[in-house]
Amino acid sequence: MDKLVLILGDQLNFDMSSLQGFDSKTDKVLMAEVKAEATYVKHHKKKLAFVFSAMRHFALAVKDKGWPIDYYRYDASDNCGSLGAHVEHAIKQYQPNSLVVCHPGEYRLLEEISGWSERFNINVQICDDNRFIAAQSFFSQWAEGKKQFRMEFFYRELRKQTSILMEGKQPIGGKWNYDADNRDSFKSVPTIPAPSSFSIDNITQEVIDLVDEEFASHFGTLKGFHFAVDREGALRVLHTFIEERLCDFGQYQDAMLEGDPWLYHSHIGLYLNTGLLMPMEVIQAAEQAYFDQKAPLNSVEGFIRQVLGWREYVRGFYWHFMPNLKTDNYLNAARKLPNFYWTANTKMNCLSQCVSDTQEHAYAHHIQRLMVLGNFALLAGIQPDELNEWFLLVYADAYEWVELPNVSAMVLFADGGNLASKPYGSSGAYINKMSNYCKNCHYSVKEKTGEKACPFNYMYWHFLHRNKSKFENNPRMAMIYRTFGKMDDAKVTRILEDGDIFLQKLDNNEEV
Ligand code: DLZ
Ligand code: SF4
Repeated sequence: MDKLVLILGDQLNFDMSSLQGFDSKTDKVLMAEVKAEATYVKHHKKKLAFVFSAMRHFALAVKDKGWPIDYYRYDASDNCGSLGAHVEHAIKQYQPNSLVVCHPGEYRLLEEISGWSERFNINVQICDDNRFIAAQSFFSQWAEGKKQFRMEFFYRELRKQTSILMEGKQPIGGKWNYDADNRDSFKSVPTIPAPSSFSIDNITQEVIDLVDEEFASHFGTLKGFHFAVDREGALRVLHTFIEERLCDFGQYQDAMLEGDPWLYHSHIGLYLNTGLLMPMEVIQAAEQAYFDQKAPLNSVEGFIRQVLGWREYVRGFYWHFMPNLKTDNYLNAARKLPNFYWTANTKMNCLSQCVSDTQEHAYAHHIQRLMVLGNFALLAGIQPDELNEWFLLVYADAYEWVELPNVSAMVLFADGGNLASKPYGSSGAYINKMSNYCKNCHYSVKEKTGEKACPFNYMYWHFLHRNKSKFENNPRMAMIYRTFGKMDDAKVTRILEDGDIFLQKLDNNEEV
């Protein structure tokens, strides 16, 4: 055998770098559903069902091409339990000239793979990860000599390099950013096209039964599984989004609505992050919709910014700042994650709703994640490892390269500001402005202190007070500290007391 090509569960595309030049006469594909990957965190049941089903569908497509493949199901009697053990087994069996694998998305796996050459005495070729547009080195080159890293400028570089939404050297429409048009909330409950939904075929049903049996203690429900599980389905999700929802995506991209996490979002993160969709095809489809006058520029640019800007940026950021990013804790946050992140059992309606959506769908949209689930954890001082583990396991689209920069750096400011220029904390007013959660809440968003007051209100000031030495010299925080400074002493005392009582309740595991 010449090449043994290991395809990981999030590399499911024939365009993967590791499959280029594959010769079905001399090479073989290896794929395995393994306990080590399924349990390094206790992934949401729907995430597991999605990954395993998508792996099995991709393996079938490989077979249909007539390419040799060894595929190990999770419950096969000869399953070795880890990727390393399967690679070792296959090397002994076939004695290939080399092992080929595309660069993995997580540092822990790269460390492991980097040891395989010596461990198994074989030539290991790690190919560039072409599930991204920018080469990994592009971020480091761009970052060199910079004291501050901001997505906006990285994104502009990539716009210029790729000529996406450009007119010569200028951005189409004359502006790089249309976010000012993208901050509306719903004035009344809108009629939104339902998300794409797929019926469960035999393969997915088998996987659902497996997950139900083997991973019963994992978070979330399998009920209502409706994800696409192959490339054809993923392309359908993309095109339905472009046709039906992209036009309204921009305007409502930050809005939240009780009972509906899907809204006008694209729902393609899990497909992009497993290779079922490639970023450039997604970006070009959106750009074409603008050229065809199917969607306005604020929507198209806002969407492209997420894929070409944010997604590429956080991936570059991850590899540039690992492994330190994993242990960063700039604010010395030490609190355990409250139990309601697992149960949705809290009187704070916004949090209860966002956790319920997450339990049910392995999905919540970006503002639910950032401004409700993340914001609360920031204000309450949740220890970064605790929150990182939660975000990594609950969402079907989550892998460490995307989860860690978003949670540690963006949400928790644990990296001390390399990613964000200020912490994304806010009081209940923001949640009230952007959602209808507060209408059905036990707490009152209008009240600032007292038993009925929205905890986000006093916790916001409590957070600023606790972390004053870290932020008071930050120019973007100057105004808010001035406002705090002008507050009368009695009010400050009440706010801080309410915050202390609330945090004590969290620590005692009392219902809040
Ligand atoms: C996420 C995941 C899961 C749940 N299971 C597997 C698996 O059984 N086999 C596999 O090859 N990959 C799996 N994956 C994806 C890997 O965890 C992923 O490749 C790494 O986290 C790097 O991004
Ligand atoms: Fe959330 Fe506060 Fe609104 Fe309740 S009042 S839903 S806790 S923001």
